[in-house]
Amino acid sequence: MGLKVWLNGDLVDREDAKISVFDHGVLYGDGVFEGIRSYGGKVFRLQAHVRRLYDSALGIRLTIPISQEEIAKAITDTLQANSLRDSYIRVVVTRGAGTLGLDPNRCLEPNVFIITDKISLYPDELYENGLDIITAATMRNHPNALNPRLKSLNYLNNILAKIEAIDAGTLEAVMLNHLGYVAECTGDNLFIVRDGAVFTPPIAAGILEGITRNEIIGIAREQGLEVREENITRQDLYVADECFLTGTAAEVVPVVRIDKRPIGTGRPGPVTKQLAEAFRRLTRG
Ligand code: PXG
Repeated sequence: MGLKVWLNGDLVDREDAKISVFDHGVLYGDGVFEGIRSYGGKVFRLQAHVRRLYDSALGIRLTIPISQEEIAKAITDTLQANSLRDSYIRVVVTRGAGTLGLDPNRCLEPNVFIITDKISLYPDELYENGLDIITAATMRNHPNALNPRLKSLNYLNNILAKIEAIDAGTLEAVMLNHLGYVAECTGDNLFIVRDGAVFTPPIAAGILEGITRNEIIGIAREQGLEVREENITRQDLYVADECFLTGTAAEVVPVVRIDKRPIGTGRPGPVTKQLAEAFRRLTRG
């Protein structure tokens, strides 16, 4: 049996999961999405992801045609229909099919779809040895433009930084904000550790309020670590003892080099390992 995709209320075969080329999601990136994981058949922080999806929609003045409860049920139904236990879930809401031209009022009905798939994990080697990253020249969107808190279908800002990372022979790039402070990576939030305390940029730095980020802040505080949401400069990165990234896909991944400079000892640090281990226990039970 092939993969089933949830599309506007129906579970359809992947070949039949189609939307119009006139959809403003395609024409303008006009829409919002979520990337979610399930562990052992249970969706991780489903409510938080659904809430963020609705907040993103509110931010672009898009009314999702079904309730938060209905979409949460649709997500679990789709997982069950595909007998997936450890999976990656993509929920997308587009403005819908309209006319050529920006006016979203000319779109009749949003398209809502849910894709569930096997999760393709990063190689174990990355978690053991850590990641090399760069700082990108492309800066993060200004919060008064398309606010990075909004998980919109327009990811070009991040894609441009991702291309810089790939060109530099690395997998990720840190993006700075309009003030020159560290914002986040292209699909992950960033943390540093210095003298045992944990630092991460505040939401006001122009970042996505990552669900993994919030989990890690909570875990670190439970473990008695000091956590500060403060502006971080590039210099702060270079003199950090440890650095790591958090995200639904990456979970907690150590960073050992930034702009070719070794961070701390150049090996994943003890606080990073401790937090990654705690996150693993939380998700794997
Ligand atoms: N910043 C950005 C810009 C993101 O896109 C995060 C931080 C981490 O947030 P969470 O809530 O996941 O801890 C993200 C998340 C994908 C994919 O398919 C992208 C994300 C999550 C899952 C899948 O590229 N981005």
